[in-house]
Amino acid sequence: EFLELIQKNRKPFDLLMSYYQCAIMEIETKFRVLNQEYSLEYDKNPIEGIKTRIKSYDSLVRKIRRKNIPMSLASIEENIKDIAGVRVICSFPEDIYELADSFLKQDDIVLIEKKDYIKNPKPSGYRSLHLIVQVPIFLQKNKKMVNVEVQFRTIAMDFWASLEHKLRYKKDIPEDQAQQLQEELLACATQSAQLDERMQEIRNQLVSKFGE
Ligand code: 0O2
Repeated sequence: EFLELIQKNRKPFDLLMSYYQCAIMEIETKFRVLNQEYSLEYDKNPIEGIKTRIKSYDSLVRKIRRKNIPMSLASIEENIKDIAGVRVICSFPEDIYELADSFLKQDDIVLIEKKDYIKNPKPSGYRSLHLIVQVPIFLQKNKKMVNVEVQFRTIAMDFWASLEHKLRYKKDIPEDQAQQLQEELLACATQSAQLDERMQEIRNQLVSKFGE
């Protein structure tokens, strides 16, 4: 059904995807600019890396089904807000909130939704700060507001999420062992969050003794 939709609307679909790509470029640039400013003003680089992605067809189709979204380009655009994704990997947990604040203060960014899985981790142990924002992209004749999901993680949060994601796609695991695996992964998430806290604490002490 999805393939049919794309085949019938090849051009508008490609155009929509190119808008998401443009929105990703806008957001990525904003973070590069912020990082540059931090590095010149405070001699620190809160951003360790930026990853971007357009949601894969498979993942898009799964979400359309899961949320029972009508099969039209308009409803996909309206209901699926994470087609464009930017992941910002930060050094320390506090950098996440500082960066998110500076980003949200920019007057062309509209906050649509905020999910703080750092303060409220998922049952799996997943931690990250998710923002859905709208960013304008300027076209020949008009301005278009485009949804982008920004995920902020520390290196430790990203390390856990990447490996857990890989392990989750491993073949059929029997129910009882799946349970055990989940518990083990949850324990790893807790441990890695403790490590984040300790590193943050070390930095705070250094800053209080020797300044930024
Ligand atoms: P991809 O890259 O899209 O294929 P909602 O839209 O709010 O109704 P949704 O989309 O489930 O619901 O939102 P959620 O859970 O806030 O965010 C989903 C994304 O967060 C995932 O994208 C992952 O990137 C990440 N994520 C959430 N929970 C976990 C977890 O337990 N482990 C890992 N590794 N990542 C997680 P997709 O859609 O899976 O990926």
